[in-house]
Amino acid sequence: MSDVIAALSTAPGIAGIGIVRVSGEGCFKVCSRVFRPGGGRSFEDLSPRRLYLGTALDAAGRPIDRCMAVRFVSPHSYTGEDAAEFHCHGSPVVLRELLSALFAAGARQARAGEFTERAFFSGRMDLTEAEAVGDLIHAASPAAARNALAQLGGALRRRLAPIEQKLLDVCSRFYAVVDYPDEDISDVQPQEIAAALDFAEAELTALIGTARSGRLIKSGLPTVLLGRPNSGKSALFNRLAGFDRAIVTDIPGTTRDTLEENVLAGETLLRLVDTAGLRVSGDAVERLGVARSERAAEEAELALVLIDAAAEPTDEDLRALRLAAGAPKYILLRSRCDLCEKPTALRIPPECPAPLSVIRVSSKTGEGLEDLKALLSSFTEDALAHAEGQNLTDARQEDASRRALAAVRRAKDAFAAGFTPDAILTDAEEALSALGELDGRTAREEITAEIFSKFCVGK
Ligand SMILES: Nc1nc2c(ncn2[C@@H]2O[C@H](COP(=O)(O)OP(=O)(O)OP(=O)(O)O)[C@@H](O)[C@H]2O)c(=O)[nH]1
Ligand SMILES: [Mg+2]
Repeated sequence: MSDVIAALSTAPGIAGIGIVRVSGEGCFKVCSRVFRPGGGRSFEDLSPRRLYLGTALDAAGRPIDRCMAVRFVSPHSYTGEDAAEFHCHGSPVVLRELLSALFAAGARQARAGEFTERAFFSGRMDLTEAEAVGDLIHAASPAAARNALAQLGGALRRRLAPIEQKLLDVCSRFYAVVDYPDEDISDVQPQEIAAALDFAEAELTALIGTARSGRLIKSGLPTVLLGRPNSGKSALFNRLAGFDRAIVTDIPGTTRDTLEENVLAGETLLRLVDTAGLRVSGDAVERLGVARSERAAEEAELALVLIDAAAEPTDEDLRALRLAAGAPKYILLRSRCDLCEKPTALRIPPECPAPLSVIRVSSKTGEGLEDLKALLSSFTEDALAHAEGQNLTDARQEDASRRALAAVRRAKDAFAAGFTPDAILTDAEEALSALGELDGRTAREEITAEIFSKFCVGK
């Protein structure tokens, strides 16, 4: 049995409307004390899932708002329980009074994420879907929102289900053998077991392969601007950010500390870092800045290296190029291209992999910036194209998938080596239990509590 919880579900502060949500067994009785529908009806008689105009009452029974109420009868509600919502004028005072009245009538304040937690425990959604609710609310880009919405609709759950089914098949065949040890292991149809384990291994490997793009979509791509002093990093940083974030001057060594901004380039969210220009400097502060540039380069997944199109490349340019080429991906930008007809010749050192692309850019005229944005945008478009929502989006999911894969591989090895059925069964069960943590079937309470505690109150 669940007690009645209530919370403000819209953001606190003055607004057009504010919504208070209530859920739990007996919540209609609680609501009937704080809401008087028009036409002399009682709250408990209102048709479910229809909005009714009426009067909200404070704890002393005095009218505090003309508002609308809707009730949802279990199991047809977000939480799966009896639930209701009040759509009030968005006055913090009115909303606080309404909540106080609900508390006086027997509800208690909901904890962060408690509505979604109840939806999870009542089986309305699995853990991947519940996490997607949080991801949707916190989405930092339209692509992240779309991905979370697909996950909320069960995209990841549907991808996990066949893997779990195959592992369950394997387990059930072995249960029979373990229970009746006189039977021959060949009765368990070795080809089918081998095929099921191969399938689980391949699917889990592919799933783990989505973690990087899942992270890119949800959290953004860690991207660093690299180049010698005066190559135009800060000017480009400002151009991409859309405002004058960094100081730009013609004095080499202007930027000292690293600066970070979230920047949307088409569909792709960049966690863009501007850095101190790379050069050997006698200035102690500048040397510290350069060390930070190098650290930022190591942490980045994408490096944008700027080499002045109008100047002959120097050793400092080559140093920046080498550093950028060490990142998982890099793009070569011939910067300040408005200053020359044709960029100076530049040879990529043989030890460096080729850049993803070479683009002439000017932060002054805007040349090349659309091409750059289109290329950056394509990272997310590609990641979404074949797997909207079917990706792992956080470290917890990735860790559980890796444990499941390791257990499947152990089961495969044990099977190939002709180990006893119980040894293989243990590994297959372990894989299932790791997947259970992922979708919540077997997640421990600390894990789910940790997930829901990160939600807002009222969600
Ligand atoms: N004409 C032209 N000038 C540019 C362009 N981009 C930057 N500049 C100029 O080049 C100079 C250096 O630009 P910054 O963006 O400060 O260079 P930086 O790479 O950040 O330099 P440090 O912070 O010293 O490492 C400034 O005078 C800018 O106005 C460009 O595309 N075209
Ligand atoms: Mg700078």
